[in-house]
Amino acid sequence: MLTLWGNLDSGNVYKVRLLWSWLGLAHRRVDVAQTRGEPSTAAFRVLNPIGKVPAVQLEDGRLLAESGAILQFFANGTRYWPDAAWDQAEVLRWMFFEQYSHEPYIAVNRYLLAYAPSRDAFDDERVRRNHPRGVQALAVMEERLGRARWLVGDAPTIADIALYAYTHVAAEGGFSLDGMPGIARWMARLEALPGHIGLLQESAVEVVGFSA
Ligand SMILES: N[C@@H](CCC(=O)N[C@@H](CS)C(=O)NCC(=O)O)C(=O)O
Repeated sequence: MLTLWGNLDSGNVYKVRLLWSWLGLAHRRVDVAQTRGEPSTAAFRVLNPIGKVPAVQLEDGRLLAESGAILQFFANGTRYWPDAAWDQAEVLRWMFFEQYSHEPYIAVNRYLLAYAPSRDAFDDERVRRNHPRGVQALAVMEERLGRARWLVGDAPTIADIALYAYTHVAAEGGFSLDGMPGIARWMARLEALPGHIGLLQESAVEVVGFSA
C-alpha cells in the first residue's frame, strides 16, 4: 500500500490526499507535523532531505517528495494530467505559480496566524509583508476563474488541486475571498466532484505516529 508522511492540516499534504481520493487509491499515513518540528529531524530527512512534508513511498519502496511532483506522478495517465503538451505546460505554469507566488504568502500566513506554536515580532512583520502578495495571487486566479470553469482547459486537472488546497482556507491566513465570485464558483465546482474530501477529513486506512 502507498505510504504518506504528513499531517492532516497541511495543505501541501492535502493536495496528495485529495488526488488519491479522486483516484480511489488507498494509503496509510504517518503523522509527521510541522508544529512538532518532526519534518526537520534527522530521522525524517532520511526520507526527504529537504525536511518537509509531504513525502510518499510507493509499493516498490521508492520515495518521492514535493507535492507538485507527487501530483504529476500519480495524475500521469489519468484525466487529471492532460494529453496535449500545451495543456501540460499550462498545468505546470499554474503549479509553479502556486509554489512561488501563492503558497509562500497564503499558506505561510495561514500557518503563522492559525497553527504556529508561537509567533514573534519578526513573524508579525512577515505576515504584514506577505498579505498584499497573497491578495495579488488571488486576483490573478480570479482573473482566470471569472471567465473559465477550470484553471486549464475545460476539465479539472492537478493545477486545480494545487491551487484549491490553500485558497479554500485562505481566510485562516487573513485573506478574504469576498468579491471573488469566479473563485467561489470554482471552489463549489471542485467540491462537488466525486471523491472530494475536506482538508481535515481523514482518508487513510491506517494512521501511525512518527518516531524520530
Ligand atoms: N514545496 C514543498 C513545500 C512543503 C512544505 O512547505 N511543507 C511544510 C508543511 S505544509 C513543512 O513540512 N514544513 C516543515 C518545516 O519547514 O520545517 C511541497 O510543495 O511539497
